[in-house]
Amino acid sequence: MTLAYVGLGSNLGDSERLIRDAAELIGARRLSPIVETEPWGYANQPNFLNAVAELETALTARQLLDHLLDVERRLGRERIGHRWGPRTIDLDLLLYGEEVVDEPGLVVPHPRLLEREFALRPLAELAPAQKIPGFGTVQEALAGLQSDA
Ligand code: GSY
Repeated sequence: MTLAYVGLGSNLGDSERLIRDAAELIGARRLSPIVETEPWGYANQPNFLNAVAELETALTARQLLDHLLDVERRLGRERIGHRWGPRTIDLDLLLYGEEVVDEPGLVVPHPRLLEREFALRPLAELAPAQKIPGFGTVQEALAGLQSDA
């Protein structure tokens, strides 16, 4: 079994409901507090709700990614316009144990994790001492981001 962390984000529709339903469908054993965050990447859109789920899984990283994509579809994932624009639900595989995966369509740790306070902050609520392979701990990553600001 592997401990995995998944980022959940939504800024369209009933975002809190979508995040809670997604957490249940992916089999989360813990969900961080849901926080409101300013949009990253493309400013001209509503604020997001974000959270991070912890799950223990027997799936491989690839199987887990496929499962996350399936849950997004089941919840009626919609995206509007811009690549970084509004969306009903987004599930990002942030960490898969301490494994490093770099394959077409699947990069773990998530390639933008270290830049994204909206993912690191809720992740730090659940697992501050968790290692981010090739970097350090989650807490160190969050502290680094804040000192850059
Ligand atoms: O990949 C996540 C989708 N997303 C988000 C998000 O979840 N939260 C915030 N604050 N900004 C975002 N920009 C994108 S794209």
